[in-house]
Amino acid sequence: MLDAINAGIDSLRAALRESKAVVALTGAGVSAESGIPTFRGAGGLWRSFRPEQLATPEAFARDPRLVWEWYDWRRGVICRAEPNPGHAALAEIERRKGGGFTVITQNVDGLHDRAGNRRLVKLHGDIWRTRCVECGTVTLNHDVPLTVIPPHCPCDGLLRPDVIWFGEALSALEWEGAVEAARHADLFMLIGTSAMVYPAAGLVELGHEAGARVAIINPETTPFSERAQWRLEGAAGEILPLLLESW
Ligand code: BV8
Ligand code: ZN
Repeated sequence: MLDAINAGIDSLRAALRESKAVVALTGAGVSAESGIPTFRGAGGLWRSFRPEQLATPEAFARDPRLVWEWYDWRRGVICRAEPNPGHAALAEIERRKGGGFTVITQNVDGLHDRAGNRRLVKLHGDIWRTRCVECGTVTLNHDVPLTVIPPHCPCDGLLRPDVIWFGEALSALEWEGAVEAARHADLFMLIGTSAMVYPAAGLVELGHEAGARVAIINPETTPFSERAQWRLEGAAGEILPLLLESW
């Protein structure tokens, strides 16, 4: 088994080095080793709520305080977390491949930014930004805990987390950037995501149809595992640094 994983890592390392346009689509699994619960894993619950029950415009309209208490709790967990070796490896791959490497993330925790990735598409927004529901002003806010729940804008409008909730369209700018990167990829890495949330997961199909080879790094299988040339069944924080060795 170990030989098979090592052989996979050696061949993926070679592909990573020679590919001209690499895309890495990341999900909550990349932040798991930083101590941040994934959405669908064991720790994904908060006060017995599922994320899908709280990360919606309807939940926010019904009870903005409850939704903000959930985000305030998550912001507390995230601010005490550090980027893990998986994040660091993705930042080093960008340093080595420059314009030939783009991270598209579903995560809102900001750990790819803190690790140093700059060619970064944040599909689902950023937990450290707020947006006013009245005037639309977007502001960076790193208060942990939040001083007032729910927070308000100087215009007196209610502030919301500047993230994309279920049932909401992705920002056109981010989505177009992601589609462009996926369509031109010759290697598409799917890292730490159950690939169940659309339209993000659809990027894998776009890349594969455009001819990209697919690599999956995940302890579990995903709906795209059959289409992957590499299926490295392990933790991102362990496998990604191995791709950098003897580069
Ligand atoms: C849209 C931001 C249309 C918020 C998130 C019915 C009703 C309504 C909508 C739908 C519906 N059916 C389908 C939909 C569409 C819906 C959707 O896809 N639903 C899913 C549940 C089926 N999508 C949407 O609603 C999207 N919008 O469709 O709009 C539209 C169009 C035009 C006009 C108006 C509307 C918006 C989706 C975005 C939702 N927001 N997050 C926040 O974070 O607070 S999604 C949320 O899920 C997170 O972003 C998360 O990243 C993402 C995906 O989950 P994963 O990252 O994959 O995490 P998960 O826990 O699932 O998996 C972790 C994986 O890691 C596992 O595989 C595990 O094995 C692995 N792992 C664990 N440890 C490790 C590891 N891997 C590596 N190393 C480890 N150590
Ligand atoms: Zn305002």
